[in-house]
Amino acid sequence: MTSDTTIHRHSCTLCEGMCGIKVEVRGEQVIGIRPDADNVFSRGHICPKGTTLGAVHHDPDRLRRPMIRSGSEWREAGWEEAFAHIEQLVAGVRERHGTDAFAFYSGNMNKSGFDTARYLMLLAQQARFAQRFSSSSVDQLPKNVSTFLMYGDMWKMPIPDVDRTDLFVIFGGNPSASKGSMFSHRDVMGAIKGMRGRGGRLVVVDPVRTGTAQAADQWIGIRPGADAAMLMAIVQVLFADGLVRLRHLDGLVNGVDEIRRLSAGYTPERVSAFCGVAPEVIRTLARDIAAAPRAAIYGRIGTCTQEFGTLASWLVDVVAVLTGNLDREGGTMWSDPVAPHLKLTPPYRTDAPLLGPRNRVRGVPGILGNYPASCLAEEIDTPGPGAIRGLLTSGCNPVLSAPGSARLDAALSLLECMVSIDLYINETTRHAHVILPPLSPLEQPHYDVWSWPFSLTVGGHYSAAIFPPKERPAEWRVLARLGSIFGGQSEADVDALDDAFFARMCQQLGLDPPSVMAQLPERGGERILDLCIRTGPLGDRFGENPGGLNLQSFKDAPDGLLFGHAKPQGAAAYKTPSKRLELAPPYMAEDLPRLEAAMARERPEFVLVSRRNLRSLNSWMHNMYALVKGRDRCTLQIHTEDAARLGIEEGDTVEVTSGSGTVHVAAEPIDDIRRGVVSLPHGWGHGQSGSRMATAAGHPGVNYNLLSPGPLVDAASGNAMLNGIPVTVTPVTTVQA
Ligand SMILES: Nc1nc2c(c(=O)[nH]1)N[C@H]1C(S)=C(S)[C@@H](COP(=O)(O)OP(=O)(O)OC[C@H]3O[C@@H](n4cnc5c(=O)[nH]c(N)nc54)[C@H](O)[C@@H]3O)O[C@H]1N2
Ligand SMILES: Nc1nc2c(c(=O)[nH]1)N[C@H]1C(S)=C(S)[C@@H](COP(=O)(O)OP(=O)(O)OC[C@H]3O[C@@H](n4cnc5c(=O)[nH]c(N)nc54)[C@H](O)[C@@H]3O)O[C@H]1N2
Ligand code: SF4
Ligand SMILES: [Mo]
Repeated sequence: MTSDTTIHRHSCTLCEGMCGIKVEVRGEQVIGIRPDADNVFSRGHICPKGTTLGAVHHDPDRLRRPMIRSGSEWREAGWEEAFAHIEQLVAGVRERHGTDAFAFYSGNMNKSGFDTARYLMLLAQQARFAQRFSSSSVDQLPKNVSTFLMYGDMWKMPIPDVDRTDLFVIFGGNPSASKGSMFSHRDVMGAIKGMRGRGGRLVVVDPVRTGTAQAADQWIGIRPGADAAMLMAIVQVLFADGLVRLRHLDGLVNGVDEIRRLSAGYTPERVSAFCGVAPEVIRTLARDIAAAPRAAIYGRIGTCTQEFGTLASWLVDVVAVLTGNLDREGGTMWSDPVAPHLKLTPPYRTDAPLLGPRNRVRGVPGILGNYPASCLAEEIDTPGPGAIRGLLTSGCNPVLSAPGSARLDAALSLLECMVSIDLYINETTRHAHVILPPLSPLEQPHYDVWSWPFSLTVGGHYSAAIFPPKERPAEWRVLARLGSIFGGQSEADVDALDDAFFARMCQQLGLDPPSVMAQLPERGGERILDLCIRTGPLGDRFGENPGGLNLQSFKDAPDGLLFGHAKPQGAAAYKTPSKRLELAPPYMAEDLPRLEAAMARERPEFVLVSRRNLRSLNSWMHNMYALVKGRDRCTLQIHTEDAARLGIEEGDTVEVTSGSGTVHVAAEPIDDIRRGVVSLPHGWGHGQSGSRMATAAGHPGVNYNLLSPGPLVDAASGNAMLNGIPVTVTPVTTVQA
């Protein structure tokens, strides 16, 4: 290392792994990124994506200045010019169509921006969008609904205590690729190995024998969409065999008898054909869970983005409760984060309606504040009062990530005002009139307010920006100003807005705003983070708790700080109106007839499921050559016997057709998949005209969500059904010349 090289400790912003990294910088150039063995949380763990943050920062395609489009031409603009242009576009839409014509779509990558994670709420409050969409409805919304109904808090998702469990049961999650989700752990696969080394067992329920299933003691190759039925049968066995043990939850739970009644008809024999799982396998799993000293039952994306996402998400927790494994060490439990950011959402109302007003075209209710992503296209392309004419997107690429994407792609081109906050001109943002670039991950500080609350290791890690942002307003100022413009107040004083926003947070926390602001005069995201830490469970409470934590504590500890393991929460956990755990919410029982109808339905020859790969992150990292080089990863996995029957060989092009579209893709016959199921990764389909991601265009793949029909949703949450889509698969015969 030469003397002009500096090493900066940072943390990877990409997934919930929260890996500490050491970034080597010479001048303005990142010359290397290595795992940080000193980081107290990750202790040297890393994956291939984390080493590419320098490539993201230096990517010539990454936007550094605002972009304005006229026709198919883009030009760089100054920030003031860009804001003025947005104001003009927004005013035009308001004049022609009124305030109901505006919508917002917020995506997965908002969580990684330091200010973005904190200020999108201010933006939304200012803008008062008539319709809000987010990637929640292609992800965890079913779990939000079930946790809201059971515990009275939509973010109170139980986290598996993999480090102390004896039996880990995963439904529809593949941490070997994803690194864990709603479950932040330094190294899930390492922890699984450790658990098995202690004599513990892993069971994976997944139509695909994934990397995680290959590391398991048992793989149960369920039919997609059948988890709710299988879980109901597990519940039935627990009651029938007298295995229900609430343990410490006794006296805290409502609805046990109701669950007994609801589950009575779901014997393993009755659900077996629908689930594609033998009755003995279901019965044994139920008995194993009941017999394990400690069992952690966890369901993730495969149980959410499917036809019965909310039922399955609910029943995963029902099984944990009935076996006394919720809120228990070694079971599933909750974290008690150092900086509880969610306190800063509007005060949680247990009487808040689950269902909001119905939307215009399909008449579906907004659920927990979100309209289904699959409704966006029709809300734009169906004319009439209330049609969306102005859209703000941030941190999302729904043309690749949301269902019915052909229609959405076409609909976006009808907008009169589309503004995107994004690093790239991609499949979605190519339709924008103005793109405002966020900072690169290395140009901003980082403290992961989203992931720490899903970690049972209580701690925190702050890292400073490595490169100063050049010639640009602070990120929070950009967001506050944008919110004001969409809200129709062009001359907003953003300092005053920030102070008012911050004062509201102080009031929610029972603090006197002027005295807090006298101690924390500096505006912006760090002030909010400091407030969260100081008022959190270990905070200094502005001097009331001497020796307690504040932001400076983390600035003084660049390797991060850990405070042990989360503790059970007892009766205080439940924020429902009854102050008890609601095991059988009527809303869930009312959804069971839909499951019954599906059980009686004829089954298609093939259904399609999604998969993730370690070297990819949803739709946007395919511009990093280091991640896309080598073999094509966007292939259709199909069982070898199904492939042989259809005359399909490795690498052959096959045509996959669903109710909403067709793609041509290379086949990859494998043994590790259930017959009748085919698997394709999502987030591909690059190289469309007008996007500007050169490396991704050279490795385009196909867009999975051309095949996801917009109307297919889990009705209880409005979440997209991205898995279990009926498809046909046929070889494409090439005509010999
Ligand atoms: N490398 C990488 N990491 C990521 C991401 C990424 O794109 N790449 N994305 C991040 C995001 S946004 C999220 S939400 C998380 C998701 O994290 P995970 O939930 O772990 O996601 P997947 O790896 O897609 O695993 C989902 C599994 O569900 C299975 N499945 C499909 N349908 C069904 C079904 O009906 N029942 C059951 N039981 N299983 C089913 C699939 O075969 C697949 O193996 O990953 C995060 N981490
Ligand atoms: N078929 C199928 N579809 C799926 C899934 C699936 O399993 N199968 N998974 C679903 C899930 S779980 C999710 S979360 C969604 C994800 O889908 P989206 O929420 O649409 O997220 P990404 O595809 O990751 O796109 C992120 C966008 O943010 C931009 N970006 C990157 N960093 C930043 C930043 O710091 N700030 C801002 N403003 N922008 C940034 C990127 O350039 C990119 O345009 O996809 C969903 N779609
Ligand atoms: S993307 Fe990889 S390096 Fe980054 S936090 Fe996740 S696991 Fe760690
Ligand atoms: Mo996600």
